[in-house]
Amino acid sequence: MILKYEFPKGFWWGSAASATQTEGSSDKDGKSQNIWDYWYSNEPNRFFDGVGPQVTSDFYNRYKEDIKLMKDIGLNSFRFSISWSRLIPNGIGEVNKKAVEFYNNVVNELIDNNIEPFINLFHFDMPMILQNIGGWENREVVDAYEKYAKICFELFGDRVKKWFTFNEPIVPVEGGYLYDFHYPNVVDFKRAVQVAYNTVIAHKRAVKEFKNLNIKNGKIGIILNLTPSYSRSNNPADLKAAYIADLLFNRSFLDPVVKGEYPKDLIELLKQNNLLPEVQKDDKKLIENNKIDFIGINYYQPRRVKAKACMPNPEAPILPDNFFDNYEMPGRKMNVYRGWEIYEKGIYDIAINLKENYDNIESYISENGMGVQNEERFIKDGIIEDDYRIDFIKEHLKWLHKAIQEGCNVKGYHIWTFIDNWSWTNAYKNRYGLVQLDLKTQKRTLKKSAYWMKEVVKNNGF
Ligand code: BGP
Repeated sequence: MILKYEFPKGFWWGSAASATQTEGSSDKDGKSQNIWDYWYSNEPNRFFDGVGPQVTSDFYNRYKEDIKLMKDIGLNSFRFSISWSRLIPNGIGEVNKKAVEFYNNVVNELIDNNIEPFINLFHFDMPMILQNIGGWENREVVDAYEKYAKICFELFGDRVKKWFTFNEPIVPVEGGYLYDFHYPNVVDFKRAVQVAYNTVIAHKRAVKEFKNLNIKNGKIGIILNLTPSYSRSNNPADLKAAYIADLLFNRSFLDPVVKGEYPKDLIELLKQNNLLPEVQKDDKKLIENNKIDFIGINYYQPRRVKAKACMPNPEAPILPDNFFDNYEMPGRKMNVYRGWEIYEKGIYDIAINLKENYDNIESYISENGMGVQNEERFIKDGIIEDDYRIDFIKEHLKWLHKAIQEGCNVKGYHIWTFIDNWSWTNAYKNRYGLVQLDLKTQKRTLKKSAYWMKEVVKNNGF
């Protein structure tokens, strides 16, 4: 078979998932509440169709079945997250034996099936007990996270070699402290900056612990949603707007984790607007050192930006949007279910940026995928014919292939996601899986995209 797009040998083909979105058993076997369990119990009406995180796709009980399906498809790697509130129900202190047993079982089952486990430590799921003392705004929580991270490395580092401190750390900042789509639903730019900054400190402390442990062949990184900021035009005002959006949403994490320093212009912007966070005296050194070994890139959609059309409302609280307007490009291609633009070349632009400006750090696509509503209407002969998803993946892979041809250090591609999962406040509105989940019966059925993916993995290309 002649392949038009062949990927490098040993390419990581896999999928990604997170604890809250797949495990279920959210109040079983000693797990305490995290912010999602709490928020749902308090305000179920904020969740699509009122569906919460109690059951989801029941990975806690069905991990063997799911791992077997992964193997059938031929996937060679899987990224999942550990639930902090399951492993250490008080946030700090005693480790829950049942949780250790569960995660050991998952790790071992993956390895027995020749699927490499990648572990992520934090995927939007702050234990409620720690949120009650201020979450990431409180340095005690940073201390607790460092201990939690160390415990995870010690428990599983003998078998797990690829580690991530956070998934998309900017999202809890945006959702929880700017735009009201995560608990604690605060709208306060200054507090948001503090949360972002303390998350970077937590990340750095975990990296430091990891390096101290000298785990054989171990690598540590972070997963960032590096949404490229495209300017409407080359007009200097538009360019400046896009530059600021990039500073706030991408470089606020990318620069400190890869380069060990914050962009000077970001510090200046925050200073001018009285938004600088509180820092401690050893932070600078901590940030300078403890750089990551590799990075995961989540990519779904671009950000398009233009200069502000009118002055911000002086009565309203200051927000990042005081510095730019979002731009809806006419004729853009859309995923109308999620309301996200589809722009495949973005994946290439991110890889080139890492190559040119970030020392070509080792990377992989840690999430990319398409959520679609009411997929049952595409069922033919018992399976969902999700050709739109196949096209989505294919077009992104073509651009990724081009980036690799041009020397970008990209090692793999993980689809979001393996099986339809619980999408935060969208619950089960949009389905992302290669595998269809019947929520009522928990029955799993491969979609057409899973069969397509199987061929791609088998041939290492298409
Ligand atoms: C990313 C998250 C995932 C996942 C995905 C799809 O931001 O890391 O957890 O949910 O986006 O987004 P959504 O579920 O909101 O449609």
